[in-house]
Amino acid sequence: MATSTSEYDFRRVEARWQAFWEQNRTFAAREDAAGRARPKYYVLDMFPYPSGEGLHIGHPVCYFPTDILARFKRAQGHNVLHPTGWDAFGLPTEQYAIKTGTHPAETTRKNIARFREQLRALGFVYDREREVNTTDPRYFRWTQWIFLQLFKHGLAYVDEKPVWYCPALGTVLANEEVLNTDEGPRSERGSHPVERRNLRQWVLRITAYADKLLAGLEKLDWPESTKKLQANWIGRSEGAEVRFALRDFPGEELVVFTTRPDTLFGATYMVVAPEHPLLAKITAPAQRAAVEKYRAGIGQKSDLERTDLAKSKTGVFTGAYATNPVNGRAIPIWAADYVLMSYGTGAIMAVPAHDERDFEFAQQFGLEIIPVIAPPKGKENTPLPFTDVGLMANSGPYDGLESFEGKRRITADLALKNQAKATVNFKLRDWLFSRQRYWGEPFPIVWVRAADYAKLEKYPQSPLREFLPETLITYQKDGVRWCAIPLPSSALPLPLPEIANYQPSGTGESPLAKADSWLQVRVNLATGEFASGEKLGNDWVAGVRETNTMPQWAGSCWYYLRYLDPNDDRQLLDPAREAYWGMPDIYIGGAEHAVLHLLYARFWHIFLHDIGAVHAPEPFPKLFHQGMLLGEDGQKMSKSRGNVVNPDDFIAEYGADVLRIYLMFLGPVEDSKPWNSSGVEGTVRFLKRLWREFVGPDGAPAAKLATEGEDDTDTARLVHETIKKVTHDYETLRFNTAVSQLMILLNHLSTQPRYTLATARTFAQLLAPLAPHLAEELWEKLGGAPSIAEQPWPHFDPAKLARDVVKIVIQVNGKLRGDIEVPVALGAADIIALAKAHERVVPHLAGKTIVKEIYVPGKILNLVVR
Ligand code: ANZ
Repeated sequence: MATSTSEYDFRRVEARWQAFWEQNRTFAAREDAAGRARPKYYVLDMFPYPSGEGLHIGHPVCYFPTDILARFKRAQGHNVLHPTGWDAFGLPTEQYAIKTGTHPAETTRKNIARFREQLRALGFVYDREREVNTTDPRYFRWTQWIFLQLFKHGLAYVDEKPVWYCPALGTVLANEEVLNTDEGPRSERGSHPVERRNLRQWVLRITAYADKLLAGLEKLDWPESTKKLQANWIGRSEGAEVRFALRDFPGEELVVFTTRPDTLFGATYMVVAPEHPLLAKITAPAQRAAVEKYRAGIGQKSDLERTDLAKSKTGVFTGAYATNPVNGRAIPIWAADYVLMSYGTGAIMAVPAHDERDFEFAQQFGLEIIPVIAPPKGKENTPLPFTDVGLMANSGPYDGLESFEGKRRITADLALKNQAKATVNFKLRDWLFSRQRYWGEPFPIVWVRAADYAKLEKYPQSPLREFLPETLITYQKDGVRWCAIPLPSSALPLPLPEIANYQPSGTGESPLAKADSWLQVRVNLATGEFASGEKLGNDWVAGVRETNTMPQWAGSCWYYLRYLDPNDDRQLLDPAREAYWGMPDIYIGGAEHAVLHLLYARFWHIFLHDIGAVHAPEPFPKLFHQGMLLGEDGQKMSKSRGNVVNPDDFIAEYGADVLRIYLMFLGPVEDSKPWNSSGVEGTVRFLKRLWREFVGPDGAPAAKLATEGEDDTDTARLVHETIKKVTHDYETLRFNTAVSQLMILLNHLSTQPRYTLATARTFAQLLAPLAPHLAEELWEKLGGAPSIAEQPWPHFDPAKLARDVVKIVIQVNGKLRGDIEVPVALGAADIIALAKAHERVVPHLAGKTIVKEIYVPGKILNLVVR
């Protein structure tokens, strides 16, 4: 809508209403009695990372649907909570600090200010007073508190393990942050090469929640595909651990995990992961060189690559043999990287006849293949490997048993001899929770020497015991054993120290390791106080702060709780607030978070529920994913392709309302769809026409709008149909069809010489969630007092929907021959007479006798002729 149109100046109008909403706090969620008397509606979108680049078009694509929903629900009488905030810890800000020396907090402040302005210009009405900022110590105090609860409950521990290290980023990455590319494993951010390194890390025991995370999925109103992704990621599998004696090492055993104990008689070789602790011991001298060489060569492959079905298998014979517990056969043991150390027991019995990877491996290395499961009737000729269940064969006393029964019996029989036990395994790994960065939440942990830790015993009342776990967390370095002491609540938040240089140390340690005066700390065992400086007295011991920081996922794990009261310094969440607002009624965001944010947040939440800190069992009962906006060329938008649409440029030229309607009209919210410039012009025309239809050149209501009387029946019917349809469309996030219905109504009204002012006002109300600025201005021009948002949502009158004509379909001998529109009141006899005279029916009756007339009132007439 260009400014050249004298009638509607979007620049002035949009700025005016943005200021109005802000000043009047029109859309703020209310905590007063009158507000609380209304039903609540909590609508959540995924809060942004305030990057230096500013908003991109993906933000409004995600946030318009929730904004529309929030405005709509409010108009329907709900007390709506629709907050936003800043997921503001993160790598780009830190990298900018490394490059320029600017403090990340400074950059964050600037970026947030810019984001706020941009969001405001798009017509978003987030409540400033509800904003959360994950980097604010008042916020991360509670992130640290949740960590301490996890720590206390034995769900946080340190482990020295091989982790993905990215030399370019100078940090460790979680499995989920590493992508498997053609050039090998790469960081998700920046696509830098990553390598395996052994480092001391904080790990969260998410696996302890595997069962709960899986069970909880069932009750969630989430896209099925996302639930499936989570379920597969958690990857529960039932099976057994079976113990194979080692032929040449009496007393030693190789334990395998199998989901198919029914195939034990078909095990023709074993495989251990190249990292398996027994490998070196069992390798025969003649094989030692080959095994060593193989082991050295696998270091850089990711788990995904190693288990990829499409990749050819590699492996090496160890020279050792195991004894099959069911029949005493000696089975050769191989080392191969398609078996992972991180799953099950790191060793398998291979059954090439019934497992694809084993089959391929056996073929490649000429190993024996013994079928032991017969396919069911009708599938007898299925080629090997036959991976389904069936009837057991070649299996001695078990022949003829169904796989399911066979698994149970073999496991039970071997269990009697202590050679097997039923087990459940999960694919889910514990969550690598530390990063070697500056710009993250510091861990509220101080390390003290074991001897000093032992002194704590003499202080049974010490505040340092508040979060002490049952099992002490320790690690060993340079001959010193260090013990983790959790900070007490009174020492929270633990802020970040000021440092001069944000560069990672390159040794895998965080820049915090260089902040000496912060790092070295004294702890008072009696009072739980912390101080720097020299030895202070008897109760004091020396400690070193933890130098890792938490990953960006931490802050976003619980932000939806903080919105209920971002200023609460007394507790994580006030139960009274939770009782009223509860969890989000809908959560809208991208599907790419399925096994990251959405899984992590569920883990924390279920844990918080277990310790009584929240009441709701799940954080996000209803989830919806918006689709992606592609470039005009149908490709993902990217700077290098030059197909990026900039929201700032767009609204400078057309205004926010055009962008809102245009984006929503592109298609269903959940679909990915390409940008289409010609659609923009169509939207501009629609809004211009609409303005001219209702507002006269003098700025008064158009002359054709009647202040008295009623609309004619056709107009009234379409108005009420539109109220019904648009209401339903908003409710079900069908914004594209809501727009088209409004277009249909406008087309009709523009052909009418006269209709009521009330109808024009109703139109403005129906439009308001989509194009709020224009709707407010229109409402005022039509004589309404601001704000349109205060008006109760229009209701449709079912009586007005009734059509006074109906369409009757005419069939001859069951074949469609024509239709007629008749007044509803017309009797059957008249209708039959009209039908017989219909020009397309007449030829089919000529020379025939009508033997039956079957009339379904208001719908269909079938004439049976001979
Ligand atoms: C014998 C067997 C016979 C197997 C058969 C399968 C089919 P899920 O369902 O994913 O849990 N396995 C066990 N540990 C492994 C590891 N560390 N690395 C690679 N593969 C491993 O898969 C369990 C199956 O995957 C196990 O059952 C084992 O192979 C293999 F006809 O044992 B099976």
